[in-house]
Amino acid sequence: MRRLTVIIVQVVILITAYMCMFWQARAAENLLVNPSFENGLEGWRITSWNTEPGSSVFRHEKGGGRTGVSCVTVENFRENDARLVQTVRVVPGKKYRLAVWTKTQDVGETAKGACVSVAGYLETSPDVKGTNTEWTLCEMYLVIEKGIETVDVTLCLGGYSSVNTGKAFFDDASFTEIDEIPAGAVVTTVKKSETEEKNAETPQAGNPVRQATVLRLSLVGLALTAVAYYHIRRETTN
Ligand SMILES: [Ca+2]
Repeated sequence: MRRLTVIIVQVVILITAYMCMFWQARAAENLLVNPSFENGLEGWRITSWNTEPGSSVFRHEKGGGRTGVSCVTVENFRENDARLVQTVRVVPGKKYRLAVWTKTQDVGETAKGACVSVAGYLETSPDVKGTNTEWTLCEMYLVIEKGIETVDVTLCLGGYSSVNTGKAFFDDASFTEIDEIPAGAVVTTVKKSETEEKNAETPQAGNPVRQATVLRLSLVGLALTAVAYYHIRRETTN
């Protein structure tokens, strides 16, 4: 009986340790695809306010990356709001940090420079202008309200009603779930508009990430229970 108690305690400790490790890893996980641009522009879309040919050029640069080999550059030859965009799945009620490292070259000082933001929202991280040869961190925070399942995060040169010229380098973008937002940080609350709320007729589908997590934890719990049951049976039959 004493040995049985030891086995049960060991199983409980194993399950608890696994769950703690899983949730810690999940919290620190970068949710972006190809955040260091080592695979070209895979996972990213490009968009710009002025679509006239030659207004902006997006380049995958092999060499000169902050980490790895590559980075990406956005160059506005005419005043423009040019962006790299990636759609990311989010969980309502959670908080996130959006960040990227940037360098700039001849970016105009009077309009929005290089920064990060969420498509459709005016707030941006503090921006970088002029010529900066050192990699500089741009970051902001998001609060996700009910009914929001995805957000379009953007790496920008220029902003809404604030078009700019010059060149921005981007590398090491990140989008991570966090517990607390630091005091004084730029925060965007992502929510449905009143029109979207009224038009929402069907319930939102469950978040696939959360469903996969629950399934994975259930399978681990089931496996550990089976191991415990096997040991208990062996103990009681001996
Ligand atoms: Ca890189």
